[in-house]
This record gives sequence, structure tokens and C-alpha cells, in this order.
Amino acid sequence: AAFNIAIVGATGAVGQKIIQLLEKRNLPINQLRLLSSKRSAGKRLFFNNQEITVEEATPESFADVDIALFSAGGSVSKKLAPEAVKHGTVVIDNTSAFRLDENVPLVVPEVNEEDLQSHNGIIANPNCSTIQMVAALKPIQEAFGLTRVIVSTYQAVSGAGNEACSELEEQTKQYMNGEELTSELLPVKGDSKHLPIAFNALPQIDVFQDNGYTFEEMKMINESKKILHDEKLQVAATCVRLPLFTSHAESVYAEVGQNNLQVADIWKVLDGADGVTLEDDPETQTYPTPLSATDKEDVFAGRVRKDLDNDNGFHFWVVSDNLIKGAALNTIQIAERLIHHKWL
Ligand code: 11C
Repeated sequence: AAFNIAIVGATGAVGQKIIQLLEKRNLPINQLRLLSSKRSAGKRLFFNNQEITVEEATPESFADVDIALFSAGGSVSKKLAPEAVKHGTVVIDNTSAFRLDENVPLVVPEVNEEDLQSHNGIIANPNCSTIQMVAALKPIQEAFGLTRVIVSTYQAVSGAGNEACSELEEQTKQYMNGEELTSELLPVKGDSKHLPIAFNALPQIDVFQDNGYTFEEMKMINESKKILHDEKLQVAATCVRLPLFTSHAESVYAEVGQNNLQVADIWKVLDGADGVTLEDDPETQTYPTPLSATDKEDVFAGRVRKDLDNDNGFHFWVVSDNLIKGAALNTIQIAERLIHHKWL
């Protein structure tokens, strides 16, 4: 069987990446519909050399759609995903709108594919920085147990969309020309203050919460517990935006449930893990970087070290393309798994 697929937010950074990846993968597609806001409707995009006109997404857009991939922001998902479900469409949502809803599975296929079975029409795709971290933590949790995680991120501007990439480009030119930097978007669109990202590091991704953490940090904390099925897992996060276009990097400290483990034990489970590539050799200065991970599908891990004071603690470095495994690819893999298992 072939399926009618819709992409909501087709003209955005993630939507465009989904179109590119659908061309490369084997999802059986009967018809692809490209949907967007009214503002972007009418644009023409190509899929497999075929021109498709982008249409405005409305509740009626989903009448014949089997699977809708939403990536147009939380408010669009909140409004239109339930409408799509009414038409019998299965929604895979790339926003934070439903991630913590207990009726909505939050899935990274390599980690908790089985959660897909219990869906009620909506499946949530986790935040990009969460996906790459849990992909590396899962094999460690499975092999040795996992009690605590402390993560600091080094995140690319494309996580904040195409406009944020343009802002970085513009500010870089201004800096090189000795001009004043104009900041209108980052760290967060719509927040009261804007700061330059070029040649800078911004310890704010998304808005602040009452507890002093940012929303991005709380996403990493809450989503990791849900995906790893452990509400007691201790997780703390500090999320930082850097002037990189693509790929998030993370420094992860993990405490495991077994004593006397060595770096080689962690290497062994990471090396064999689905979707994870180990690149770790200090002798040859081998480790992943955002540039080396860009345009690749895997999550890359390296710099594994044992903590010098805590026998149960390990430090490592995880890098992945935030638009691919962090967003578009994971969404498509969820659709592939649903079709493969006949769980639609
Ligand atoms: C960023 N992680 O880098 C964000 C983007 O909840 O899916 C992804 C937002 C989300 O800004």
C-alpha cells in the first residue's frame, strides 16, 4: 500500500529537510501534500522533480491524508492536529505542544519504538537536543542502569529556524566590517531583549520558566524522563546557543547503576547501538564535531572518560545534525515504523 502524506510547515527549516529526506528514503508515498500558513501558500516546491504548490493548512486539508508531519510551531499543532485526527489522519508532531501529554507517545524509534503502539492519533517527536542525548543514553541505561544525567549543550542557530541563520550571517558580516551588530531575534523571538549571536555564546534557549531554567532545559529534563521511562532519573541541563549553523553538541555526565566499569565498557555499548556511531580516539584526535556531523543521519559519540572522583560517573560528548536526526529524520522514522508494524 502507498500512503497520502502531508507536511504542515513545508516551507520551514524542518519542513524542507523532511522533503529532502523523503526523496532519499523508502516511505511508500501515493500523494505528498505541502501545507503552510497563508503567508507561504502559493510557493512552489519540488519533490522528486515534480512541482508541488504549497497550500494553506486548514482543518479540511486532511480529508484524504493518512499521515501528517507537523512542523509549523506549537500553536498551529494545537489548532490543527486534533482536526487532522478527526479525519482519521495520524499526526507526527514536531513541536512541544503534546510531548508531555500522557495520551501521546514521545518517541525516538531506537529508544522506545514500542510506545508507538499506544497512540491515539498523535505521536510527538522530541526536541532535537533531547533526541541525540537519549539515543546515546539508552544503550548505557539498558546495559548498566542510569541514575543521573547532567548535560550542557552547544546548540546551532538553525534550531531557531531559517531567520535565525540569516541573523547569524548578517551579524558575522557586520562584525567583520567593524559595524554595530543588529540583533532582532535571538536568543528568543518575541522575548523582551535581543543579544548578538555572532562570536558569542548565549545561555538562553527559549523563554525562562519560574524555576530559573529555560524552556529548552526543561524540555531536555522532562522529555528524557518520559522517553527513558524513568520519572526518578535525575536530570539537569544547561542549554547554550553558539554561532554554528547546524548540529548540536552536548557534554553529558552520566552516573550508571554499576560499579567498577571502565571506558571500554561504555565504548562497547555505544559502538553497538542502533543509530549511534562512536568516534573516540584521543591518540589520533578523533571525536565528532558539529561540522563532521552535519548532513549525516547518526548520533555521534566520543570523548568518553571516567569521572576522576565518582566510580559510577562517566563524561562524554554527543553530536548530531539537529535538523536531521534531531527533527526531520526522526519524524520520518516514526512514520516508517508505524507502517512497518501496521500500527497506523
Ligand atoms: C532549538 N531545540 O535549538 C530548539 C528547537 O521544541 O522542537 C526545537 C524546538 C522544539 O532552538
